[in-house]
Amino acid sequence: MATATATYNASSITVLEGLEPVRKRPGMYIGGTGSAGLHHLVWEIFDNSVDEAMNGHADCIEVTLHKDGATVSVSDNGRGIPVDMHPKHKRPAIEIILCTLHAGGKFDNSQSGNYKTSGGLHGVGASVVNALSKKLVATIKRDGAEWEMEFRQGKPTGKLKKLGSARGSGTKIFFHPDPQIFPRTEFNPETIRERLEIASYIHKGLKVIWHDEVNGKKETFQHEDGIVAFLKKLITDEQVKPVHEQPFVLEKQNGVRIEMCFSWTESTEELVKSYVNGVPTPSGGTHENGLRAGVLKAIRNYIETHNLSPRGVSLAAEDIREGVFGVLSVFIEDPQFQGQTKERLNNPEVQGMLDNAVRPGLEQWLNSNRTVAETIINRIIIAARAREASRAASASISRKTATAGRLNLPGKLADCSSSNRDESELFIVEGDSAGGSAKQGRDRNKQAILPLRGKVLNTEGSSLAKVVENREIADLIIALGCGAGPDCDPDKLRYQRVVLLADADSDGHHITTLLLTFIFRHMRPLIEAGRVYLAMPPLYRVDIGKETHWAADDADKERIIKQHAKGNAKPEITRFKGLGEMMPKVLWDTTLNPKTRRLLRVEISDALTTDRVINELMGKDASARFRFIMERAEEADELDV
Ligand code: 28G
Repeated sequence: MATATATYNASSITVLEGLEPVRKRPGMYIGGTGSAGLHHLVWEIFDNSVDEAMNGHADCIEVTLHKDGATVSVSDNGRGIPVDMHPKHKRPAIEIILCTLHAGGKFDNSQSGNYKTSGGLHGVGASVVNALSKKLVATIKRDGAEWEMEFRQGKPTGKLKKLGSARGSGTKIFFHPDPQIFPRTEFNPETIRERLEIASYIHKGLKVIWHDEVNGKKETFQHEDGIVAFLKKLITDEQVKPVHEQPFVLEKQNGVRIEMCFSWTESTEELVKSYVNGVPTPSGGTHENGLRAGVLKAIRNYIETHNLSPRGVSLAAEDIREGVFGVLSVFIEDPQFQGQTKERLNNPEVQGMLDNAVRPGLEQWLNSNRTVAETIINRIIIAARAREASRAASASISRKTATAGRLNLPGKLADCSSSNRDESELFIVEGDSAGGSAKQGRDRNKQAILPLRGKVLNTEGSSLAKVVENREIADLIIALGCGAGPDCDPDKLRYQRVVLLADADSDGHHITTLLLTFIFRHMRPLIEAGRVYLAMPPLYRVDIGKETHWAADDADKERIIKQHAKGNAKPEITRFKGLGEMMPKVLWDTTLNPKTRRLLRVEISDALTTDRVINELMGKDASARFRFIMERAEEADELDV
């Protein structure tokens, strides 16, 4: 950790401004009064402790979320906020820091050489938290004594008190957000925990103790290897395999602090977690762009100087980036954030700084690790060949679908008679007998049925070129008409929506998973456009007296029995073996009829896009996989169309 010394006396604080503006327009200072704004209070206080640690004066921070879930204490073992009397203002420094705008919490870079890169949205300091708190208590140990001062809505409720003599030094801030400002004052323990854990990676060696009294949990985060340990965890959590043992690591400290580490993995995804002053930037920005540009140049240059260019294929940026897992952390003085949620870094000068740092660093590393370099270049060339093969397959699919017309549609497709895309839907059904029931039960005008036979090819990890060799998949692509791979275009989909309809058993779940995997990998725009749905066929028929009910699952069945089985009418339960044995009329009533059915729209949550989840989905237990997709789907958007 960096060390710096500074001379300080209370007279160095000169600008005084009250806190009324903060209470009048809290959004100006913390971004809003919703959950994000509320948590901003914690980050603001925590960041002050981190700054004290980064200046070399503290090495341990403890954060407690108290039992009520709405009170937080943060403490550090730093120097303690100064308590000496300001000669002119006749007030203790702590009071000036916590009760005036722009004077508190911020360290003056130009004068003291101290380190302060305000982490938060506006980096406005402890006084803002004080202004927006129903109650705030500062406890300070320094100069051999313990001091305490209490505030309410940003105003002192008494004098600075000396509690007694004490050893050591440090600051503790206890605060309770003001319910007059925040509609909800309960914090989310998981949100706080995550931020603290990340801070412990980004500031290597820093000890962060997290005490969650709501759930009775206590955890300590400390990582001597910093972001390298973070990358290791990321790679383990996502269950991807690196193609080389040691990650590329770069630390730079000239003007700005830059830290990064990354590895090429076997994953087809790219995952770079970036941070600015410890604040996550999930939408990237100039720092990430600079990193990418630098990596591209370094790799291209290495390939050129070592004559490693592959024959017959050109390397695209996406080939070079494929499978890269990394962590990027930069510290800059005046971060400018952009976008709706301020999650993208916008400082233009940062791009070149990153580019200029990575390029020579990575080239040197490649040159001194020639075997590793070769492995990485091979991995990149394979990505390029796979991409070109998929592009060729995709183009050939487009040609075929373009010339398909109605005549060349797959023979087993029972198309709808309406040619109006906006009102039609395609059901993909497993098996011929289920397909038969569906064909009879459907609304012929608007509903098309495509039965697929047997288990669809497991497409995970297969290139599009390979996948289209499978008859069922080829039929599916032609029936949908929207192309696959890079040329997939939802506007060309021949139907308003695609509905996957499978038995409510493990075989059915399996086929749904396989189909979703295919669509996810090769027709992702369809999911993104919200055009893919899951049907919910019933699993049970429950007859009670003269009434008939349909239950989607066991829980549903129990609920129905509880609700309707009154008196001595005994419920009679039939479990469906499959869609095939369901009468067409029943299939219509329960699953196909837009007025009575339930559809789940498939959405891509963050979790679904990661390899870990796909790996889990493709694991052994089909029904577990399916439950996962269903949970995701339900979580997303339940739609009664
Ligand atoms: C526990 C929760 C949050 C902090 C310090 C330590 C000093 C300080 C904080 O000084 C005044 C004005 C500009 C430098 C600095 C102590 C120098 C000497 C400090 C915290 C001084 C603020 N002795 N620890 N503020 N500045 N921890 N944790 O807030 O010139 S805030």
